[in-house]
Amino acid sequence: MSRAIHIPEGLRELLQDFTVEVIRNQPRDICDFALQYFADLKRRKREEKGQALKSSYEAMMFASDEEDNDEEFVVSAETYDPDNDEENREPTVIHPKTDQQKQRLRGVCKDILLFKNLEQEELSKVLDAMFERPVAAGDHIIEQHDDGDNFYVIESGIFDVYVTDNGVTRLIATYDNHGSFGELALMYNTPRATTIIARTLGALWCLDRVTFRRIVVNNNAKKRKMYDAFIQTVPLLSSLETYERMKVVDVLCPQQYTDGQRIIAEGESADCFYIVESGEVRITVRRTTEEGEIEEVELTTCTEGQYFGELALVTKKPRAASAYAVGNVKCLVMDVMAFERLLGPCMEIMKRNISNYEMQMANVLQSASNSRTFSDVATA
Ligand code: 1OR
Ligand code: 1OR
Repeated sequence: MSRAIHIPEGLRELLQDFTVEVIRNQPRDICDFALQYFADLKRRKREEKGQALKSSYEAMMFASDEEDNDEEFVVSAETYDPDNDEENREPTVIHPKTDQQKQRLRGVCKDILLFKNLEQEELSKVLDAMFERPVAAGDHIIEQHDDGDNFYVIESGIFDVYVTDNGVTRLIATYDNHGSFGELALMYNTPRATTIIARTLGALWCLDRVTFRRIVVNNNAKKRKMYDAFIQTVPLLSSLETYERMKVVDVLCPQQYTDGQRIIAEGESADCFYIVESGEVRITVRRTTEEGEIEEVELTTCTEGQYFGELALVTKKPRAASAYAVGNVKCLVMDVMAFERLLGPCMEIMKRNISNYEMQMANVLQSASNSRTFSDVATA
């Protein structure tokens, strides 16, 4: 005697859609892909259901194109309440790791600016939730215009960043064995801004959208409250719109230095830009004395609200000078990708100041043989 088997409603469609995605994406690990696929599906369903509950933070980001966005933006930033965020009620995901994996993960995450000012407990949750993804040359990690699923931290490999605009695709940046990407779609609930393709074999650590939003975005809301007033006093940023300044705050990481600590070393390669939040920073350059000895000469000092470390990022050359803390110093630090993405409107001011360096250079170094020129930048 045969018994009718009940097929739950929606199962056929669910599996059909999943199968189509597997065929489209050709994942190397179907289990990993399935985990991700169903987690995303659940999130989308929840979002559809909870459109009305959309956090005011997200509303604020979408409002950024509206004419009177400035006021609305600030008010919304203050009313963002992570405890009301539906995503906050989900338990934190834990991906078990071996000791060796944990060590590697800590190593790659220690320089990630977005993680730097997380409390120890928050950082542990982030590390627990991260999972490893091996990458083959040619793998598409992110597709422009897609929804955001993960944030990625690079352990190894070269990753090219492409933007397609009006049908024309351009290579705009490359990550070379370090850094992170994929934060924007998660922070601002926007489609992916670029396409990212692995040029070589490599490895990534991924953090799912929900955990990223719960911990990193929540932390950004705190940062906005802390730095909103200060950032408005920074002369360099005065030409930015309020919402652009807020995006700058989102990517800034506070760092502290003690008296005499070197912040930048002349001649080294560069990947950060600095704004002095408090204290004083001495800028020095090495020169050879008549006796053939090397000494460090002070060029200038930077105080609250001033910036340094832009030159090497603009010229793509090694650091032109060293920077040392005088007493206790707090700086706000931004990585080179964020610098290029967000500070375009401030470039004219920076280039003007770079021309000033050049004018002062001869006086300071007092030797034609030592002279350096930055004019290729100022006119670039
Ligand atoms: P996402 O979530 O939008 C694509 O997914 C990622 O590419 C993005 O987050 C960033 O992490 C990363 N503009 C926007 N996103 C960029 C850029 C970028 N570079 C890397 N990403 N620009 C290049 C800056 C050097 C600006 C020009 C488009
Ligand atoms: P960076 O990325 O080269 C050192 O790292 C930073 O010191 C540099 O960016 C500037 O932000 C900052 N010449 C070169 N760099 C200077 C100078 C400077 N002043 C500050 N910085 N000159 C001093 C002019 C008063 C010209 C003399 C060589």
